[in-house]
Amino acid sequence: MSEVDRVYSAMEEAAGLLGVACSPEKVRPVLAAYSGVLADAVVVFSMAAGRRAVELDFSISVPGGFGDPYAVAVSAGLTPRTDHPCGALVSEVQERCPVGMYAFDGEVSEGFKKTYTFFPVDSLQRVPELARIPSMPRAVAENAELFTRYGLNEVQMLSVDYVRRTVNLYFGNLPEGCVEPEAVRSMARDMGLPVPSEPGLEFARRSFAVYPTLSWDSGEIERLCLAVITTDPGLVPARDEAEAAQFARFAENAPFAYEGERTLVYGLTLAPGEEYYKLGSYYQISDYQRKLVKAFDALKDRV
Ligand code: GPP
Ligand code: MG
Repeated sequence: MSEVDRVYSAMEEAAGLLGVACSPEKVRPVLAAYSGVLADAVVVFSMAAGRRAVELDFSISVPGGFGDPYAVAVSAGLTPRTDHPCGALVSEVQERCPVGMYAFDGEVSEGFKKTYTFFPVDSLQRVPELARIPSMPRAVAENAELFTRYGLNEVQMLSVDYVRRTVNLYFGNLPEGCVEPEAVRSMARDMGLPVPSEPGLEFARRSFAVYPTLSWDSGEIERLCLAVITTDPGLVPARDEAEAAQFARFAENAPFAYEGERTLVYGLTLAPGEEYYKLGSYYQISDYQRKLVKAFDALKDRV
């Protein structure tokens, strides 16, 4: 079986858990364009709860030496070339900052949609430097002071969504107290987003990463996600039976190709007028995720 076939069939299996169909015409060309990296990649299948459980995303890492995955996507015809600044951003970032690895992302029914640019663990980037990159949304500079106020200082990676035209800044190495309920309440208020419910605040205390979504259209923060890494398939505070069942089915059955327990990342998302959860299940992992899970699952006993 080819690597493309292997990953595609795992994706079909994961999508089947949600009753979602994969489009081979949209997805296979994406996998084929990056086929050389699939064997050793980190691969994540992600869903969102409730009415959003009609789509499955796949995220696949690409070594830094492979180069800008957006350029690959454009030359393979996976996404149209564009004059919008979203099309120039990754190339400008990699001219100015060291890059550890990249990743690309797609939807099983629609194909390619996003790239991720990861900074090396010893060269995480800070907001003021990123804000100076010409094609970066101005919203990054406009919110720089707000991010600093809440301890969101070190950017581990940045994603560009070419369909929605948005950028996520993934903040890690969160300082002590940064995701405690009082801080999260105040952060959400200052960002103009809904304050999470009590179960949401309790969930957020175990976050290892916090990531806002910004666009080129306004200075507003579109949404904020707080992410928790774990091997515990029952961790999410689902809001009703149906949602709990949806998460459990995915968390307990998503395919994974490594020893030990399945690695999961849950996310609490705050968006105008709503709070919802999403879940990514790692199909392939690296030592980096193994270490993170070990460190953050240990927190269970403290918080
Ligand atoms: C989650 O972003 C991030 C990932 C799944 C990246 C991990 C990828 C690797 C290859 C390690 P998201 O999907 O929650 O963001 P959004 O919904 O804003 O696009
Ligand atoms: Mg996603």
